[in-house]
Amino acid sequence: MKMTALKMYDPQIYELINQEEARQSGTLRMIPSENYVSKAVMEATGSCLTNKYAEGYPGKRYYEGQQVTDLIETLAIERGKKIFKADHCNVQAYSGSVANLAVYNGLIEPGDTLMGLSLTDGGHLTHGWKVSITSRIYKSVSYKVRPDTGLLDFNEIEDLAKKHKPKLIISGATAYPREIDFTKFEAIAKKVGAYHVSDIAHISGLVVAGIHMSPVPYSDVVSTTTHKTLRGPRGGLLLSKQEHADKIDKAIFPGQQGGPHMHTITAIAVALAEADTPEFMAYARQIVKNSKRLASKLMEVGFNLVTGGTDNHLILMDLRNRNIPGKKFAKALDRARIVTNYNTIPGDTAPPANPSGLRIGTPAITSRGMKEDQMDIIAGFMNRVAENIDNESVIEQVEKEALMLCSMFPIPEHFIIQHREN
Ligand code: DSN
Repeated sequence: MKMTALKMYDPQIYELINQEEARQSGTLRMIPSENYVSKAVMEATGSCLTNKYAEGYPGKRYYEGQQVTDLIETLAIERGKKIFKADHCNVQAYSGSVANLAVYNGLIEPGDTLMGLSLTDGGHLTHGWKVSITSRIYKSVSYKVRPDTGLLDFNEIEDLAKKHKPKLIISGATAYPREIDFTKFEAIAKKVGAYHVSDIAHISGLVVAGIHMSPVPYSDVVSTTTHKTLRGPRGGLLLSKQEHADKIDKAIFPGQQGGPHMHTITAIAVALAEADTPEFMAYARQIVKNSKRLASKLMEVGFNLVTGGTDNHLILMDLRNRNIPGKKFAKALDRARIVTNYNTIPGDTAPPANPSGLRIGTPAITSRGMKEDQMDIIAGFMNRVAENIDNESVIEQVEKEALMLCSMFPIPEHFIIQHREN
């Protein structure tokens, strides 16, 4: 990136940014929640909108000078409503965590019970996990996936819901490699009189592209981050039925936040327009093709995968048959320029700080243009690292080959061929 002022005024930070850019370019980034944004999104993020306070909502602000911010936020809202086919969209949440908390604040009362997927089985901290503030404000009940199949067990979820009578059931995950049937969550929530909230942070890009079932018709509120498969800046988005619009908006502002980050909202608007294109649909389809191909190659070379494969952008590897702790494997892969994260697997007896699994995903490498052939190569890299986990010379050789592969797929600046009206 051209950053002449930064180079002049803070050469140390300038240098560190350049180093990070080189790292992102020279590694196979396979953390499933990461991606590369377009230059257009990056430019909007770094624009003068960072200078503007805009407490309130378009047309109802508490500061003057909103001639432009109102237009931008309205565009972001309309674009969000359009691509997710939602009644209402709020684009102000600073992140997914804040968005989730606002949904709870908007819909239920402190002390009420909420039910979400256990963190160790692929849920998120904010789904009521014990170290999260969400479990201190609300009574939290966690459901799990079946330890034998790794799949959601709707009979168990229904039994738990009937027993604990939660006011809110949250569906969605951060480490679940299969399609989630939101209709089943809706049916259970209806039976016990709970709100159904879906957190689609990981899969929102796939939902927009119609590759994953959309929860929008089956949920009271849908929450997502904007920077994972959706490929926007780091932020949060809330989609809801019209009847909840006012509660959700008030929970975000003034309930939890002050001034919205207008530079982020501007970049979200850009990303949502990018997501409304045939190129984005093709990218989303390729994410899943890549993920499925990578999963099948990994199994072919002897890795066990939780649920035996994937339907989405994510693969959860169970490393117990290879006798390699997750952290050791993640660190060895990092030395080989393959960036992943160690993760618990269902029923894991190892501690979360050194669990038995590894979580990988294909969004970022797909954004670079990699396809099925490259997935075969990457599966081979991962197997060689696993087979030679204590042999640094083999890891160094893989590192060289991974760098070569990266050099053939430079970070793209643009994903969309032409600007479209929307
Ligand atoms: N849980 C993070 C992830 O999936 O990487 C996001 O909060």
